[in-house]
Amino acid sequence: MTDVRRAYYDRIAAHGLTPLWEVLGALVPPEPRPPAVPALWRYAELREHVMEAGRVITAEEAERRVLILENPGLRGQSCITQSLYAGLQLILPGEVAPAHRHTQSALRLVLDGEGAYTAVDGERTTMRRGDFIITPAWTFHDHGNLGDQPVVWLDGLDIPTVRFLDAGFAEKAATQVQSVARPEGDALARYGANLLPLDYAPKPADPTKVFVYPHEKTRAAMQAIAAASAPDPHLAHKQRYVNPATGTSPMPTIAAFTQAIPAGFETRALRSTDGTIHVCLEGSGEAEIAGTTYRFAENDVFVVPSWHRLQLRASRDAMLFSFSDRPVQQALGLWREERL
Ligand code: GTQ
Repeated sequence: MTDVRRAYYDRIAAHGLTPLWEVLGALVPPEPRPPAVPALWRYAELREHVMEAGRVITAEEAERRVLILENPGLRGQSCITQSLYAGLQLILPGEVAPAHRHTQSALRLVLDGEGAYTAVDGERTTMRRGDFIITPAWTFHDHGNLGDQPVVWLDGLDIPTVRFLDAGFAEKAATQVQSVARPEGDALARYGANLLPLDYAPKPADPTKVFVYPHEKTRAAMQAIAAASAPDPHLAHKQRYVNPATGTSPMPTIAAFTQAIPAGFETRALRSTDGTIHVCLEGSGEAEIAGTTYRFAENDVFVVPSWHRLQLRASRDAMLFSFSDRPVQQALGLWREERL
């Protein structure tokens, strides 16, 4: 840079100005260049560290006893992609994670142990492995463990998105444990059985009233689909979770998917602008992300950043759960996908 320019930049800096031409290429890139990098977390390696958190702090003191899965390209920012947060939450027998609510939306994917519940606005749901559970924005929620095993689940939240928009609010409930207002299964019966109350008219940004998608049901559907059809070359068998009342994503900021890949099958390369977090629920295989191969097994988590090519191979029949910010990008007309 010439001395003349440097001196000029210094002078205008004092007036809160900076030249666009020095940063234009980075501000308006020809294609996405996410700071997030591909990464995989092996549950078998993490488990002991998650359990150790149970000896370091109580769930009550921590409020949420979670180890954040921090993207190596975004250290210190508590996120797995620029828009999404993921963490592993542990709750020990007899513990309670006290009731609170916030404008961030959350999903849980149950990974390890049984006997825990999550309560959303007065209704509990028992957490079973593979269950996809949501806590919509501004709903009171607490977690408890009535069983005799430690329970671990993956949390996925839109924390970075809400932080970006500076729209975060949170408050604690008056009591640590919400009183039970409705029996377990009530929301599924009212909103998740191909039936709706007559006066129910959800607005576009309303989250689903169905807050648990039991793994058993998802698994049976995916097995029926896999038995009835050849896998798609790019997706194998992939379905999206929906709000059954609207057909839109369960929460306005987060899309979630289930994917079955038959043993021996390899998907063709695909890339999309929604950086996606994957969890292996069953089986094993490999994810080739922008040329690097990551081997995954049950409960492993891997992240595919925006516009990175992904190919999946299953060595044993695999079932993957995944989530991304796709609904946000689609609402803004930004989402792109390329099937190679
Ligand atoms: O369970 O409410 O991983 O508020 C991060 C923030 C979980 C929760 C997290 C939260 C929660």
